[in-house]
Amino acid sequence: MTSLLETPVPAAADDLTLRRGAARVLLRNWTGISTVPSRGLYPHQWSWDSAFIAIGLRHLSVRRAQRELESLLGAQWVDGRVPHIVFNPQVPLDAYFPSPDFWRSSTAGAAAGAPTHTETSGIVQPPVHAMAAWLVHEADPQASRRRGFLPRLYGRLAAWHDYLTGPRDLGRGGLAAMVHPWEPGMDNSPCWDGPLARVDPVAAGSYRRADLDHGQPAERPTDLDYGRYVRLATDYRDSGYADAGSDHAFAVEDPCVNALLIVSEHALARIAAEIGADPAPHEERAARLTAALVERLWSPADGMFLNRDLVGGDLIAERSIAGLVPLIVPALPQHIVDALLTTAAGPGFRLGAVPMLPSYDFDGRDFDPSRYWRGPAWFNTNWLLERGLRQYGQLGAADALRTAMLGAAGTSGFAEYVDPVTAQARGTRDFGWTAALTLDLLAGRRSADPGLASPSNGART
Ligand code: 9WN
Repeated sequence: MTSLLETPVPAAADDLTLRRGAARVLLRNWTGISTVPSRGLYPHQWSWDSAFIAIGLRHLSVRRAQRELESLLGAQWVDGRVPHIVFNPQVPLDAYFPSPDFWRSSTAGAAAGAPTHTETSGIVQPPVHAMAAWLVHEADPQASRRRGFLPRLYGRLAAWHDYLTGPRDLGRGGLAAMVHPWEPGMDNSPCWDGPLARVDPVAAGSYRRADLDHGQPAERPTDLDYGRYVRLATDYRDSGYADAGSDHAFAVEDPCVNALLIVSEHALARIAAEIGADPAPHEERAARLTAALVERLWSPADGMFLNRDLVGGDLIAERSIAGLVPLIVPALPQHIVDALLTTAAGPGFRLGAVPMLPSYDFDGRDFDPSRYWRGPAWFNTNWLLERGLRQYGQLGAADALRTAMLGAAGTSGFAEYVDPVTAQARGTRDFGWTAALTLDLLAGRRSADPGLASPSNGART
């Protein structure tokens, strides 16, 4: 798995230059209470971005990393949901679409307990936050205890997981469901093409996309997809952001989202133990979620996890990086770990043969190396894979991936995503989590990492 790359990775900057460059991006993107993913394209606070950013920021300033998570969780709704965007009121409305006047959280979300002091979106993103909180705590446990960081966050993180495992268990099979393609964070994945085909797009002229002011049309979703995103968001808003009892035109169980929920649930167990609460319910829930993940989303024929379409009822026959991310889940059955490693190194994802793993199967019908989540490689998913490889003892492959990611981060100008084969920059530059995760990789985890699982890490036989 550590074979020579098919394409040479551009020469990497030295570690010090890389660290300085990454720190510069994070300082520039800092607003005073949180970090924007990008000054131009994404000028507000995003949920899973903030969690990944906090993981890197802890190496620069533990205080800021704490603040990043606290400001996001400060916008949590009473029903437990953590919104995918927290809007900065100083940013003009036309800088990003959909803007606060579209979501109208404080009025349309009133029944679900949206905050009145700030405007947010009404959908969610993957639950990376408890994992991030634990990693931020670990960076400086004394400072964390002095500030009461974990005791202040614990209730909010637990309520967030209760929301995902309660009202969002739409399939009643023990997993969290996502009701909009923006929720799993891989918005334009070919996995959603089938489910989205059932959705009537809103009229093209009824809104104005702001993303094309900053991004290349060939690297962004099409207008047809945008029309469908807007239809789904409008309908959800008009239902008062209701989950149960609502007719969701789009509802999927995503393996990456649920794997992150499991790892975060293990982190909650650690947080509970640290603050003197009972970790057992969290470990029990993590075990139940792991069993449900395997039961509902594992595809033996594909050697990876797939998404489940809750409207149609079937697994979605598209292979995306989301189906390999569960390698971060501890104590998976050994045959599943073996199959995931084989699939990762196979023709679809080419671990070890290309610098970074693509977001979607190289052999997939809709593979495109440049377009948003339809092929390019992202740093957050590769960072998760690197962690998973390390957890299951694949140290050579993890080290090689880490080196290639660091090379690509530096030469691409901390790009939002890169071509998975050439590592050339795509999307926006000076991107928050690319810089943050670069710092985390530089801080180094070169030996077996105990991860966030119980001490008995590794596969079950
Ligand atoms: C919609 C901020 C976000 C990421 C998502 C990524 C992209 C937004 C957009 O940017 O989505 O949420 O406008 O395309 O797909 O993963 O969190 O970086």
